[in-house]
Amino acid sequence: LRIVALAGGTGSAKLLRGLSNVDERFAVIANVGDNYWLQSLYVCPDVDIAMYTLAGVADRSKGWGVERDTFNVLKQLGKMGEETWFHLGDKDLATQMYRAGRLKRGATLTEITAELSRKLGVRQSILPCTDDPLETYLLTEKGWMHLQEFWVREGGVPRVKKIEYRGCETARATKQAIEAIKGAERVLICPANPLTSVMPILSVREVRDALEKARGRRVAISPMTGKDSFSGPAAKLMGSLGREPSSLSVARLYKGVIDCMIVDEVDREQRGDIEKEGVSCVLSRTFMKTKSDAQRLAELALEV
Ligand code: FO1
Repeated sequence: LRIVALAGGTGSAKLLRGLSNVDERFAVIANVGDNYWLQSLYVCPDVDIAMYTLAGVADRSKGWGVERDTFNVLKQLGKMGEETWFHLGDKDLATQMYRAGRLKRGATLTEITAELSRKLGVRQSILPCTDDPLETYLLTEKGWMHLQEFWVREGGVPRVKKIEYRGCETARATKQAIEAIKGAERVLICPANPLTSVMPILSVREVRDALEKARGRRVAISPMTGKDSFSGPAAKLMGSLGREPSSLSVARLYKGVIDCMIVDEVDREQRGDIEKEGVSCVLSRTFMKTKSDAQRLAELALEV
């Protein structure tokens, strides 16, 4: 099967690891809405977690960054009175310095990601959904802030009133992302925060259009179990933005770009309503604790 997987952060990385045990060759279309300028560096968390995961060097306990990293540069910055709420590790910093240098010399994010992936020994293509600026901002009770400021600096605490994918009106999809979708026999939407990981990708008109017309079967894995998500602020954000946090709400958000959704068994009573949305629904255990959980879920996503 030619496979393309739309991916966000931690939950997606678990599925990607499982998928790489089932089939080595696939393309990842990564969210860029989390990308954040910090100390002249352009940190791309969702691109990087896919890359570190597929290179086998991700810090799996944190769900971001490089395993066994140290934080000497960050500590030194702290001594110099700089803000240190965003914990960039020393090894991770090397990635960010490489990326910033190449961006400055005119390379695209797609080119840089391919270079970094090759250097790290990643066999899959990791494709940012766009090379243009696209960042997720939230209007909170404390004003507008970038997603990283909300989630990391503010601990996800402020009440959220609105979400914006800044740049989405003008962002063009990359040729590579569109070709991957067109050529795919199976499109997966990894379990990820629908509002901050998947919708920014779908906010790029050309990506959405390509997914709507895709010939491959399109399967999403719901990140929800009951009224909660298995990682990150998905449930909280959906709730504050007036959507009941549930797999049904996720199906409604993805309607038009998916044929099928894998939903946790605990949500079996939502199956009928999900199918009424025109999305076929398969029940399974979706919690990925072990490597074999992730592999089994990836296999299921390729079969259904
Ligand atoms: N998440 C945190 O909760 N705290 C951090 O200090 C932090 C640092 C960090 C550094 C590099 C990176 O690529 C990701 C990092 N993340 C951190 C994760 C990130 O904020 C989000 O979880 C992802 O953007 C969600 O997809």
